[in-house]
Amino acid sequence: MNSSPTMVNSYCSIHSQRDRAMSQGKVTVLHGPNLNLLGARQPEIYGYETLEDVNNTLREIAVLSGWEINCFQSNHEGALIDAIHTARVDGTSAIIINPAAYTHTSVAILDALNAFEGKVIEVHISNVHKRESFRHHSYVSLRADGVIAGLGTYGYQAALNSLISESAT
Ligand code: CA2
Repeated sequence: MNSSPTMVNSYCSIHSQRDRAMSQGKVTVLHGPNLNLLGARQPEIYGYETLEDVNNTLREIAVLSGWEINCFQSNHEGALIDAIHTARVDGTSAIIINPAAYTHTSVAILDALNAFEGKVIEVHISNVHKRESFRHHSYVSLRADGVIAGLGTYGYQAALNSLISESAT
């Protein structure tokens, strides 16, 4: 096959335009500090799945429903805030966020989420309410439209599925 570079480029661009036109929604999934260790430590609390496993499952669900998805993990508060600011202006319709320990400390993440106009679902793998009292308060819950805790990594899927079914009604 002798496709010229021009042909290849225009083929790709037709596809990306079509994909954009078909996109049902766009979700950003944010994982806070230490969640890169998922599957490697404390499986009795956080399970055996790695973060890559979690993200791959979410990508499969999103693709099957025609949703665009971006997954991002950072150990740095400012990087998570920058990702929320990006989501504010790039057509993202919803954020699924597990702020990890920043849940309980970060007014700055709350402020960034307050500037985002789409849906926000807060996810915790463990049931934070069964744990130490400092985990019982969440700044992010003051903004979240939904909060899921204690369902393990399935909580992320539940969050995405709820966004997808809500947008279809
Ligand atoms: O239950 C959750 O998802 C948490 O957001 C997890 C945070 C914790 O500070 C919150 O209170 C509840 C901790 C994330 C640390 O993740 C690790 C995963 C595997 C091994 C070590 C840490």
